[in-house]
Amino acid sequence: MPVAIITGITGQDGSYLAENLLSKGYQVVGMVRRSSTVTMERLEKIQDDIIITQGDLHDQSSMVSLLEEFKPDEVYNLAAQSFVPTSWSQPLLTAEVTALGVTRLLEAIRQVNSKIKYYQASSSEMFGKVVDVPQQESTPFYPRSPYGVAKVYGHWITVNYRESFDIFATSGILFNHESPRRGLEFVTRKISNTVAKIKKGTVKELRLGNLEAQRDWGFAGDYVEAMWKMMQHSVPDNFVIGTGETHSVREFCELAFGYVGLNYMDYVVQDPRFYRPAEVDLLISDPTKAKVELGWEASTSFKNLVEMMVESDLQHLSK
Ligand code: NAP
Ligand code: G4F
Repeated sequence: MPVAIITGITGQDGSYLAENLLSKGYQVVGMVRRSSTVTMERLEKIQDDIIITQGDLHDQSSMVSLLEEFKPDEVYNLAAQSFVPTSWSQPLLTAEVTALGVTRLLEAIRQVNSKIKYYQASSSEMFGKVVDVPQQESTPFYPRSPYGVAKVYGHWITVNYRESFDIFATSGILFNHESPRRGLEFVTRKISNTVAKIKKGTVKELRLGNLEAQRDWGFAGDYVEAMWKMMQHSVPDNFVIGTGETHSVREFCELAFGYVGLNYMDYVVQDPRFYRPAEVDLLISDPTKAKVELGWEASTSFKNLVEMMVESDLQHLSK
């Protein structure tokens, strides 16, 4: 039975990846940071099938112990301070976790067993103020937030450990991916959740920032399969993962409100509080390499994604 360690298992992607790997016959070990409140909501259904153990990307010794104890074949590093606005209010914490945390984990692998395969959760935020449209593996980075800068560091240190120490260290450059399990602060879930509340009559408006920002939005459940495929590839590499389509926040609102028979213009209020000091205006992937080399393609349409999220929030509120 192959063993996989997932950091960030309590997050959106961690929960989908854990389910995916369990279905493939892996023993799944999740590293969670110590907290006074339990944050296992997304793992409720599989809690008895996985091993949860404490560790923190701030603390290298915790990761060394984890690798020594569980002897994983694969490590998926999904843990991060992942919310872009927080990276301006907590830039040093973001750098510690999202950037230096990657080196700590790679160092732990180098020390314990350099044969362990490593997956780094890199991000399309690295393309930032894009210099090419669409963005592919060779597109230069121009990050626009402390988060984006930290992810660029994480990406390059992954490449560096691959080239310096011959570690199977792969970087998945994933474009935005969403789901009913998305955190409530991200724009898609903020919209789907508020649309459901407006429909139920408990909330009257939806306050948003920049409605013109465009993103390449896919479904997280599809994207964790790409992570696994990258780890089974013959060589470690960098892969762009996305749908190849882009849509604006405004379009997301239009579809989400439309799904419950409402017009978004009657409810959406633009609020300067949600504008960013520097914006990423347009992201759109060219996922050709993933299709050709991994045989991976996104299979959930934008419309289906929006409807899945609103429907899930409606059902959640009904309960
Ligand atoms: P998420 O829902 O915000 O989950 C982040 C995870 O990291 C949580 O489990 C969190 O634990 C954990 N974490 C945070 N700080 C930690 C620390 N110091 N030590 C250990 N664990 C820590 O993020 P996601 O959307 O699933 O994304 C997964 C990864 O992919 C992240 O690295 C993100 O930056 C990257 N990414 C995401 C997207 C996307 O569109 N979702 C796109 C590209 C890249 P708690 O539960 O304790 O907070
Ligand atoms: O949903 P968002 O907060 O996601 P963002 O900034 O694109 O980052 C996400 O995707 C990255 C991949 O590219 C990941 F690496 C990262 O970890 C995270 O998962 O914002 C999307 C867009 C932005 O342009 C933002 O300005 O929506 C715009 N927006 C407009 N109003 C808003 C709001 N975003 C949020 N969070 N809240 C608003 O009220």
